[in-house]
Amino acid sequence: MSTEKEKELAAKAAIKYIEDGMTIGLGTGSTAAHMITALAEEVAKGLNIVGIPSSESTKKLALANGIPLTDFANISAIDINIDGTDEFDPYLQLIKGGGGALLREKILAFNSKLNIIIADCHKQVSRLGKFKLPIETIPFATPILIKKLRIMNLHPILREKDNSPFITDEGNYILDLDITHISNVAQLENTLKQLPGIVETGLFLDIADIVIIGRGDTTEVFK
Ligand code: ABF
Repeated sequence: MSTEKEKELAAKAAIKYIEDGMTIGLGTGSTAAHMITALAEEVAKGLNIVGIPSSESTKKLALANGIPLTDFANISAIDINIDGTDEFDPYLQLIKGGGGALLREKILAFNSKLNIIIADCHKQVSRLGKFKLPIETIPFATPILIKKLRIMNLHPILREKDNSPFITDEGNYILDLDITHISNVAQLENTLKQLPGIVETGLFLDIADIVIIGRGDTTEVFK
């Protein structure tokens, strides 16, 4: 079964958790896009929900699919947040941000009653770090952060797009870090968040409640 089919299977399994009247966090990436397509079909059949997008790209996709949207000015919490991931480990700890949307994704996740992660089976790892850890940084601080992160042996790479720095929805930069030698990601998260200029990291620790993956022609659920 193709990876895209596995993503679609996971996405369709996730929207079964959605009920009338809910506010839904809409994730970013290709797996989340399958979820938005499937959700749009249910909305067209009469499902009454509002979505809050985790990126400008997701906002455009949701609007194009006729999903009614809201924002944090109008709600106090998200009922279910459904998003993709770059990696998940046996403890449902995640690396996210490969799509550059980690900041708004983490804001949605933090403000959600239930976080469902959807993925193809290739995102499952025994230990985080095969995928470089994205962090979002303030442009002004990025040069000095690169120097400090190099000293910390994290090999920071400024993410680029079309030979210029990649710019996030909030106008910040992304640095991708090599954390293969890091054994305690919680300690790393605390260390990074103390560095002025680091806005957020792609470590989503103790956030995922459910992970649904597509594997072949079936799905697996981890809780
Ligand atoms: C998003 O999903 C990002 O955090 C992560 O990088 C991405 C995974 O993309 P895809 O679903 O296309 O593999 O939430």
